[in-house]
Amino acid sequence: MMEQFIAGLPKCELHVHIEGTLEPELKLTLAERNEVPLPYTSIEEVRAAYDFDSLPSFLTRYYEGVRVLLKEADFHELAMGYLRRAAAQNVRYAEIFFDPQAHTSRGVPFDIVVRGLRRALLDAERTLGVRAQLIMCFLRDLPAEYAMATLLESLPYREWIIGVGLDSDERGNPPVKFAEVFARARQEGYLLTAHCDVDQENSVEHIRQCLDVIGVDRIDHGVNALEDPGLVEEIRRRGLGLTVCPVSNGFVTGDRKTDAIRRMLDERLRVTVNSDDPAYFFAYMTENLEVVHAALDLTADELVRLERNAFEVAWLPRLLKDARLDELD
Ligand code: ES4
Ligand code: ZN
Repeated sequence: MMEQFIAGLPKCELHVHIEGTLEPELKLTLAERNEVPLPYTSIEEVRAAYDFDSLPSFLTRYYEGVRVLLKEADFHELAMGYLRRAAAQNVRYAEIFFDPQAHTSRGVPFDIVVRGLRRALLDAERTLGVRAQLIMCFLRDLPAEYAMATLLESLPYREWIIGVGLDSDERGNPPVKFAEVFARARQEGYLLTAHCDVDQENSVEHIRQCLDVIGVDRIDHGVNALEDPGLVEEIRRRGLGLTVCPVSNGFVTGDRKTDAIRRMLDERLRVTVNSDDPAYFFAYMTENLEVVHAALDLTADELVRLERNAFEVAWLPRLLKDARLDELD
């Protein structure tokens, strides 16, 4: 009954890494096509290696996987695969992260990455009726200078990228490390977000930096904000969205943090539910919503609230948001 309701709900995904949508099958196909050696020969072997118990153990597999992506067609195929699965779950709109440095650091040109992804977005809008936009993430465990160079390299593609984010290993890499990069990104008209991963050391301090130094327009994860009433109040006052990813949280911390979603709903924060790296965590939007529903016994109104929150904080013009919010009435 509620399963049907969740499946049919019009959805908005705001936290998905396109490289994290690389399904084992496509990983093997591209490895063969591009002659990239992988330590696996079967889908079962690929899957068996997805036994993460921390963010670093996940990131090792994630960066191993991206090595099969070399050509524009590979990035197109990757994004089309995600958008097909998203559309099948009634995702009506998605904001998709990509990690250009995971590719330029291997000698794959920025232009190849962004053109392949862009073409998939245009094709998906036409053939699947799902709209999507791109958010470029900087890898926070690499130097700020490399992030700045990436930002400058993106400027010819400014109209194809809605905003910038910050991901990869947060440990020892606080938001302030990228203060200049984000300031320049804002000047160039990009919207700003940053990962504030669950249960990172100094998480409250990092979220505070995002608000006071970076001036983010959204917070990715941000679950630990609940530890500080001042942060909760400021996030509510600014109307900032929080993109929480319960199944991902379960893999990297051992706790899906669904109680935090309950508290955020009760606190009237704009909490949203998202998939993060669905091919690695075996859960797209519907499965993430089912996990939250199973833990919290959400009402239909609360499920709708989660999707309304997502469309409200989406980086879309008002008219396009309203068109999608209408579907939830
Ligand atoms: C990520 Cl789960 C997670 N955390 C940080 N950075 C990431 N990039 C892709 N998935
Ligand atoms: Zn993420």
